[in-house]
Amino acid sequence: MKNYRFVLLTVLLLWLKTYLVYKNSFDIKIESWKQEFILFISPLSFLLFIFGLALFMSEKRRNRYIVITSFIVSFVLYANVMFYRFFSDFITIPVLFQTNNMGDLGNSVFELMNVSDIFFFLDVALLAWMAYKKVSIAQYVPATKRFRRTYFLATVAIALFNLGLAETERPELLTRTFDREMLIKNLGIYNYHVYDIILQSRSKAQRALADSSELADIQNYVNANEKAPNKELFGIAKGRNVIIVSMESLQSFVINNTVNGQEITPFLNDFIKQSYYFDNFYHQTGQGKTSDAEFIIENSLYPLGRGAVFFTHATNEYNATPEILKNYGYYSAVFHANNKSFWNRDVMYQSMKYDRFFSMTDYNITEENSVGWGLKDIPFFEQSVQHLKTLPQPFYTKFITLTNHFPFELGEEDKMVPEYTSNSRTLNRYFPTVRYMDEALKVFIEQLKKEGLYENSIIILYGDHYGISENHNKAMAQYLGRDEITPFDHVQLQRVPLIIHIPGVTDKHPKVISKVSGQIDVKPTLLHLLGINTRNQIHFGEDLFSKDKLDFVVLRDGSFVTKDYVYTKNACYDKKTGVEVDASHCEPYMEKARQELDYSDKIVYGDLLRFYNKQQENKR
Ligand code: GP9
Ligand code: MN
Repeated sequence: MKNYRFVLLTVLLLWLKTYLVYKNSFDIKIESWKQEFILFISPLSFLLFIFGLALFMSEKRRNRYIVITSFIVSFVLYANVMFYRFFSDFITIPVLFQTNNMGDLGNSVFELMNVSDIFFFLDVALLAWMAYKKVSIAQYVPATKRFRRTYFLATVAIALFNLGLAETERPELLTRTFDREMLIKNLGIYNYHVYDIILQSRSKAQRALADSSELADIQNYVNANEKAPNKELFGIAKGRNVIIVSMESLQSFVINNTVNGQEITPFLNDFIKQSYYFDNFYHQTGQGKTSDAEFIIENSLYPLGRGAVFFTHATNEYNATPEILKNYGYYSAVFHANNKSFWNRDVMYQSMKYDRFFSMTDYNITEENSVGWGLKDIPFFEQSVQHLKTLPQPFYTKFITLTNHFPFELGEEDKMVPEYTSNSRTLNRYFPTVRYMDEALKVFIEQLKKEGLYENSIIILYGDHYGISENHNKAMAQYLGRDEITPFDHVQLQRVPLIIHIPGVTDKHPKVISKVSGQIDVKPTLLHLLGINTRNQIHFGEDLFSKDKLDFVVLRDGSFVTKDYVYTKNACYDKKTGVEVDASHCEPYMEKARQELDYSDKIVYGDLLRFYNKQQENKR
């Protein structure tokens, strides 16, 4: 045994390190000793396997292989830690290949690093030093056949034992994959990545195998759920210009709220009083963040459980709002002062049939008018309106703001409210950047009025996704005056503002609407307001104004919200009290939630809309 000590030492070091990282860098919920035990052994089978390969190597290559591989494995672990600090989530292969994004992350990455991160590579350094100095433990002894056999038998046994335990803990773990934490908790982070690679190749095969009969099933489901439009509002904005604004990282909890006694969103609070405001509206984004929100809003499909659909399925056939409106004489454009390839937008916007994408190169961006991720929102809107003026009308347009983005940087001169005081720098800095974006929206509306583009428009503002992740729960609880943020509270914090403003209509009869709803509902709602029937279209949302609109929303992680209950992390909560209740209360909706995500995924993975007959729809 002692002859193979270097391999075993490597496995031991990486194993213990991985477990320490699990406990310190990720927030993995453990409910029993058994779960803790599974978590503990989970990295082992992969590490034994990957370093076991060294036993087949010659003297020259073995130690080099061990050092390099341990570096790669450590790097994968560290990359996950960095990713987790920002997204509270683990990396998936599609996200990893978004090199454009990773490059642009620049600032944020530094913000996420700590000096103590050196710890992640200490063992690699130690192994490299041992190999270099040829200390006795690192000296080469060829492995016997017998040892190799025993070694790999043990590896397989451990892997099966792990899988078996995981199966008792979580049946169907491998087939229901939208919860990454569960996978990592049970299989270990490395096996998870292997599994993710398999999934990726499978989804490639899925398109090849899909056929049109799958779409027929989905069409039946969608037709059965179609709700009649609200008669009074159908067509109320017919022929108007459409102006949509994606409000970066804006959550509902800041609306009508204060920080140190000062209003955080004075403009929006006022604007809401002249609009339809939805205060139970949820974002449904996954790893694709802003781009997922865009995808949902304009396709009324769900984004994917892993990766950003803007990346993974950008060349699919879609039937997005810009394409539909083209048949009604609309010109479409999108405005975003970032690199055009970020989130693969340049490719995806073509599939969504946008006529024009005003990106970074269309703006005058200088040191002075930038902060954080780029052009500040006020100059962004000012310059955008100059472009907007030149478009043919009616137009359908979308504006994507940027200043209120993690890490929420802002110059002193732009801070209109003070930072908050808590242990979270992120939450503290969130308020001034939200306030800044609010000011930018005010400027935007003023400019629209000045240019005569306001009266004949319908304006829709939505929050794209959360800005404050679970990592800041403690500070968040402090801000909200609670003892803690429970899983129930966490779901409720996924509410983002939705404001529909129709000059001449909503200013006369503003309304706060508390129906449970989500981003998926925006497309059919807008089309109905424009007087376009959505019957026979494939969409999972419902018209927010329809009398029969269900109080129901499914989040991308499988959580869902109904009129009276919230279902998340396998538990059902009473909305009034926030207290966990018997699962039977949530039961009636479980199937629907699962079904919708499943159907939507089928459409995206199988590229099923290529079988959809648009001709028939457009003739109506
Ligand atoms: C990038 C911007 C922000 O162009 O939309 O993206 P996010 O990180 O929020 O998805
Ligand atoms: Mn965003």
